[in-house]
Amino acid sequence: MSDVTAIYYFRPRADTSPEQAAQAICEEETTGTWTDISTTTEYVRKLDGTVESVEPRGAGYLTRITYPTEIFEPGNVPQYLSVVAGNLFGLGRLEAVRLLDVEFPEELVVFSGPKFGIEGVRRLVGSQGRPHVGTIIKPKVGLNPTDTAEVAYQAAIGGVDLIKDDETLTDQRFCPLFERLPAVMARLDEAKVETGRNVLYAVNVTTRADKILERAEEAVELGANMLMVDVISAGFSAVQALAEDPSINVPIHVHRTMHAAMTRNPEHGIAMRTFAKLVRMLGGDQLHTGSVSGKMSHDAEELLGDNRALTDRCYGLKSMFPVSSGGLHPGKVETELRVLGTDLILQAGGGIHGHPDGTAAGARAMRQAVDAFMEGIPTVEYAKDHYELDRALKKWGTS
Ligand code: CAP
Ligand code: MG
Repeated sequence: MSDVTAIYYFRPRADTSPEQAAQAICEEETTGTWTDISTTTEYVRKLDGTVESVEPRGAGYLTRITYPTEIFEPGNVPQYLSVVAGNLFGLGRLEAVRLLDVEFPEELVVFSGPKFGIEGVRRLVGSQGRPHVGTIIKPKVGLNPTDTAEVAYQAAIGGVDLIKDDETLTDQRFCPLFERLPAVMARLDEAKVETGRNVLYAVNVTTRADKILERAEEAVELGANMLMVDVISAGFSAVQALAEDPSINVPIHVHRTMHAAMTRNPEHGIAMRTFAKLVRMLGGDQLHTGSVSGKMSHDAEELLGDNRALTDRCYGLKSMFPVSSGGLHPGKVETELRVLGTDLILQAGGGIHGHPDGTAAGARAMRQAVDAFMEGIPTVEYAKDHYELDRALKKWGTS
């Protein structure tokens, strides 16, 4: 069986050599502890990890460590994480350490992956090769179900392909989930009669582990055509549970709120790459990976690699839709698509609901910016005879 390979960046403490530091990571995550022990066996020796390489990288070092597949429980992602991203972050002999990437052998990719993936979501929306436009209901919280449904309707007739709850909206008293969902779906049916287009609504079913399946199944029974889950706060297993439930036959939109607590520091933590690979294995259909021009901090090179991790060949798993979001507006569409390509969901909350003429106009402006890119026309040119886009550029510019 081939091993699991993990790649770490690290900076050792002054009194520790890079080789000793890498060995400390390797031992901590396999069979070792801080001292030799009398209880080990011949078999345990076989489960030792191996430091394959240590090389300088910037102010620190890069190490490739292989872990025997035998120490992993196939199908148990929380356990996978406890090995490749476990105690090592607290080791005193390291000033800083960051998990950059992990490669799992086929023996451990015992998951069905996305049920829909890019092609399946495109079939539902009826799009061919163009980026999807999504919006987030704004304000994040505080709207009641009727007002939420009105905002959704406006965005749908304006041309979005996807509407989602915000990451903090679940089943609060001011907007009970099981009132909000049918209200939104009824207005989307209305919009479908008018436009002929099928718009997806990602209802946020994030909740406690022992209730999330029940909540998701009830949402599907009530007509949900997409579900959303906050993977970091709810746990990776929540995505697995939703994806593996045969009665949940709708795509899963995965939000990563809280990720930046682990992914943002270039010296310490866990790069998004690992999370992207796990969410794809576990069955998410679309995942926030970041934008190159929005409000959230980002590293374009890392982001491109993360998006490739969602679409590159991987043991027959379907590809996932990367979501570019956070501070986007029509004036940023061209940059996002030029850098990230068109197998992408462009999502805007403020960039649609903040349009001077309202939500429907904001949605139209986003679609016009996408059309401009697909026709190879610079956004500012296209705006000259597209009113909503022109209004958006006048408010927000192109940067
Ligand atoms: C964007 C958003 C998303 C972020 C998440 C927000 O709203 O709804 O949660 O995109 O970040 O609450 O900020 P705006 P990321 O369009 O109004 O900015 O996609 O990086 O995970
Ligand atoms: Mg949000």
